[in-house]
Amino acid sequence: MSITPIKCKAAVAWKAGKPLSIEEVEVAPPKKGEVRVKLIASGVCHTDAFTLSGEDPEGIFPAILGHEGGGIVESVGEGVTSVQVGDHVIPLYTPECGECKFCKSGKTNLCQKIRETQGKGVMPDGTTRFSIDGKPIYHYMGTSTFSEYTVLPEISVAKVNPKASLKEVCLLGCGVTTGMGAVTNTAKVEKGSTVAIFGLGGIGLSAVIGAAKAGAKRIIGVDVNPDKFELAKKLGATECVNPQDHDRPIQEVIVEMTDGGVDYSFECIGNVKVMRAALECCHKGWGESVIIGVAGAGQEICTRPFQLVTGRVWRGTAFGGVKGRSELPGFVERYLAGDFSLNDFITHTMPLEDINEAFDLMHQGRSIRSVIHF
Ligand code: NAD
Ligand code: AHE
Ligand code: ZN
Ligand code: ZN
Repeated sequence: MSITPIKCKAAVAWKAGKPLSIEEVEVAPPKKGEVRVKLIASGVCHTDAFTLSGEDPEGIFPAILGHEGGGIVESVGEGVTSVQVGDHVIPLYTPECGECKFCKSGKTNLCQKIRETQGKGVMPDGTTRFSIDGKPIYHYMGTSTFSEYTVLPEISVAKVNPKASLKEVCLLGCGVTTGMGAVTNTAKVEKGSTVAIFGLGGIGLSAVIGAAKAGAKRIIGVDVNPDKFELAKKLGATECVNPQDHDRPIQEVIVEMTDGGVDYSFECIGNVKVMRAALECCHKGWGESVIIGVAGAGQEICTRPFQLVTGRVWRGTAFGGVKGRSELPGFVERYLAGDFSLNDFITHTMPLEDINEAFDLMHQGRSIRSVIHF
């Protein structure tokens, strides 16, 4: 039986800085090595807003944004063997081919097999599967989850336990995995550590959970929006600090609070000044700071090299260092076993038609995660 194109609704980003627009798009059948997925839900991450703002050097328009989805395989292209129609999957913006230099290195989750075409908004064969009246609409992060249907390379989906609600585990497609993974995979926080987490949105709160699970004895949440503190404390922050309550740099405040600095810090905002503060609040000799936040085109980080000479370490992480196909199913099992909750993150749900509200809520600091239900 031949697979035919599907017409469905999608939120199209026509131009940087403009609201998304709900359109009828045509979604072509999956080609060789590709799968077409019916989305059930998609979270809205700050990175979607970042790209929509025009700050992303890789931002391409018109495109279908979205990278925190959960869906069901609707059809598969030639040669696809690892998933079949009906499987529950989480799209991966960091694929896992298992055979490229990066996958084989054992040192990184940054599979590069399709990175070049993904960054150009096209599938590995250089074309798009989305169109309107025959005109191509670009993919985003290889996932484009703000659409009722999307097409992905087979290496860009993680098959997960169908017992898990896709309306919740979609958050493992980015935010929650990134924050928890940054703590356990990237920083490898040890029991008894002192940790500072800058930015208490979806990513920072997930880092709070990761730090609590790792047995950190102090978890200092930092945010300019004190409304974020209650949930941070519920999830494991031992104290919260608002930099605006202090008339000196926040790094000085934290160094003083912690007798010389924290063992680990995480920047979960995308602000290069805060990245500096996060590094400089680390303990001399061993403190490590992990950059998670994504900063706009042309922005650069700086500090005195002396900060590194004297033993502090600056590193970064994408998707929490997690290899999606091999590790994400395990996150879903842990969620099903009650190891951590996802529901706390879902402050709002809405149909695709209302997706611009999700961006408004995020910019107003009123949401942790909005989840689109298809
Ligand atoms: P969010 O908007 O939900 O949360 C950001 C938080 O930072 C908010 O609570 C806000 O009040 C706080 N904040 C803003 N300015 C601040 C300041 N100067 N000092 C202290 N707090 C401040 O965003 P999110 O979805 O949690 O994403 C956070 C960042 O992580 C974004 O830059 C996003 O692009 C990035 N991100 C990176 C990865 C990765 O793989 N590296 C994955 C997901 C998201
Ligand atoms: N395109 C941007 C960088 C964006 C970025 O850093 N993305 C993260 C994921 S953010 C998810 O919310 C990532 O995975 N980076 C690694 C990669 O290969 O893109 C730019 O600055 O060009
Ligand atoms: Zn994201
Ligand atoms: Zn690879």
